[in-house]
Amino acid sequence: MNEERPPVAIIMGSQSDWETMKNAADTLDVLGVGYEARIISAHRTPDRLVAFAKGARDEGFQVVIAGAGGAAHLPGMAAAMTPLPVFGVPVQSKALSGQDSLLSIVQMPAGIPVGTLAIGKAGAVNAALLAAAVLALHDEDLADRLDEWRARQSAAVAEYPLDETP
Ligand code: RP5
Repeated sequence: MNEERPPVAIIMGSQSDWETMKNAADTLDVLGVGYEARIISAHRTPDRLVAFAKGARDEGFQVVIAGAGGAAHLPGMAAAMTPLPVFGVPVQSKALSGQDSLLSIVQMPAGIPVGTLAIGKAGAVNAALLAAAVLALHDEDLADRLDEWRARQSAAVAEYPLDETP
């Protein structure tokens, strides 16, 4: 185990996924959770995927967030080759608005789980929050930061609606 390695790996199938997956990175930044972001395409760079997924635990990663769009096999293939928890983020595709991504990721046959989030930004943010929650099980400071994050979110919700500004 490499103690220097950040706990979270954010992997994505393409540079074009970064716009979505950056929301996971930004959320981890706010929570003070370290991560490494990499482009790993299951079909364009299969060798890179195998090397990453088979070595992820030994490299020191603890959680994997995997985002992909279209025929989104990256999260499932990564999960097949690592015992680490894998959270899948369906990236919104052009052709089918991410429904293809969602169904590709969520319909894992029993035996190899991928924790599947919502399509797009919401899924990326929630994947980061779930990753932080997993890490917080053994990190009281992080658990406190997660509590504070939720408290800030609650405080930001007005109790009464305002009329829309023209
Ligand atoms: C998938 O194909 C990627 O995850 C991406 O969401 C989608 C489109 O990729 P690009 O054609 O933009 O590289 O592999």
